[in-house]
Amino acid sequence: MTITASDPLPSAQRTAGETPAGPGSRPVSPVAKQTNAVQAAYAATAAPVTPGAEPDAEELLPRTDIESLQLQRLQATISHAYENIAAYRELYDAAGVGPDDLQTLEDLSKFPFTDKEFLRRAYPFQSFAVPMEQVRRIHASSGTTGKPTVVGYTEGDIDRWATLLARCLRFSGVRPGDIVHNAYGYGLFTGGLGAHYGIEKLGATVIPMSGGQTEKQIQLIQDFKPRVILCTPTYLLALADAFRHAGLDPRETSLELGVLGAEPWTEEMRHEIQRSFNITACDIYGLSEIMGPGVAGESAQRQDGSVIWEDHFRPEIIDPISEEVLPLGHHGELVFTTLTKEALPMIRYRTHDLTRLLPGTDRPGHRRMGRITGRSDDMIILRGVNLFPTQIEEIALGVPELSPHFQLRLTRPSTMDQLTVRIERRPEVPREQAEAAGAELARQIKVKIGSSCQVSVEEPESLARSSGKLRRVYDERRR
Ligand code: DLL
Repeated sequence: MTITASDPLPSAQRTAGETPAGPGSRPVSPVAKQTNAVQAAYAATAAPVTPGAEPDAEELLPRTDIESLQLQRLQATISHAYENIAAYRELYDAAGVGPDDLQTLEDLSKFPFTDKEFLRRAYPFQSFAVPMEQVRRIHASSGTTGKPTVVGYTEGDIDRWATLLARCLRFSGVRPGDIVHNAYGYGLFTGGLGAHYGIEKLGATVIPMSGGQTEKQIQLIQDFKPRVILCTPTYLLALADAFRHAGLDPRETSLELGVLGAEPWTEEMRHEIQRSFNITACDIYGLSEIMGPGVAGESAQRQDGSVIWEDHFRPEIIDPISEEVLPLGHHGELVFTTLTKEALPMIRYRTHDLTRLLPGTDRPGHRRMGRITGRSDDMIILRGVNLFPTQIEEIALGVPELSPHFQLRLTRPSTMDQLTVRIERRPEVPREQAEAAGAELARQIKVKIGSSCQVSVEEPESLARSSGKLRRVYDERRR
């Protein structure tokens, strides 16, 4: 399919016979007859997708076609949000912008940002752009404080999500007919169910294991012999330990591939995981507000960062302080605009994830993202030095006597903040040798990051494991 900028726009616009939904006056016609601007734009521009082993047409589009597609879908998304969500209308009216102000992709920068707070104010369902009877599923991410962030999906949203997830899995080397052990948590978290439907869509067999019950996971991996595992990187490391604990060698399992995400992880962690299980480990990225897992996925051949599926999402990188849009290759905060979401269109959503955009490689039309170095809200400020847990991970994994299991504890014993890295020794390394390695770790942190810290070498399997996203930082300074 080739799309050009001159293709008729599916007038963001609505289908014949439909009345515009003014503020507070959502259309109430029968569900089957309702269409919205995003649905119409998608129907007019989408290339057919044949599930299976081959890349789909939009995945292979060149950059110019992707950008034409983005413009059409973006115009439809902005109109859809403006017409159907009061919060967008208020935001845009206050900023003096409206759907007509988006004539080029660059015009997007005229529109204000949205964030988690924007969604919280619309709790639970006021952020939805379609009548509730068109919403087929709800997910929610538990906020650390207060109300969860609620997200919703129409039938079309769920279908596109499954298709994109299938695209990610295929790109990472999963094939129809594979057995896939899905250890992302099922429930309100988007990981389990999001991956589940993608695995089925690809034509693979899903084992809906969910997180936790580590002994059961081991038994099922031994008995069902999956070729692929899906879970967080830290949980896969916890599984490696549990295999060894049970007297089994994790390198001897049937697993050949891991598709891992939901938390920041480093290249050093990738090597550790690949060595531990003798598998290929690929990244998968996503966030509930934008869709869930599958916003970006990584090629197994290249392992050169996750490709953002730009036929469905328009990424930007901004300076988190000045909010200025930064050029390709510059580090900053990732911002996403959805292009095909019907129930919950998100425009210029600030993710707080820090990374950079890179040019496409295997999929030249779609840009890649660098590793997420951290979230701006996870940054530790220690006596004036900014640091992220991933920086400690990178250094700690370079000290062979110490395990990849660590926690960061922040205290304020007097007036000065204190960082303690609690890290387990590897079981085969004697205590004395591990203590020396701990001193070496403290030295390297001082040299490479510029912060003095204490390293407390802990006994194997003494630190908390998680069955999903691992909590690395324990900040006890405010107590
Ligand atoms: O974690 C969705 C997901 C599930 C992604 C399974 C991948 C696999 P949330 O719970 O809303 O959604 O958390 C989203 O997790 O903003 C990042 O900070 C972080 N994150 C997700 N994937 C990655 C990754 C899911 N591959 C938040 N690398 C995001 C680094 C990640 N951080």
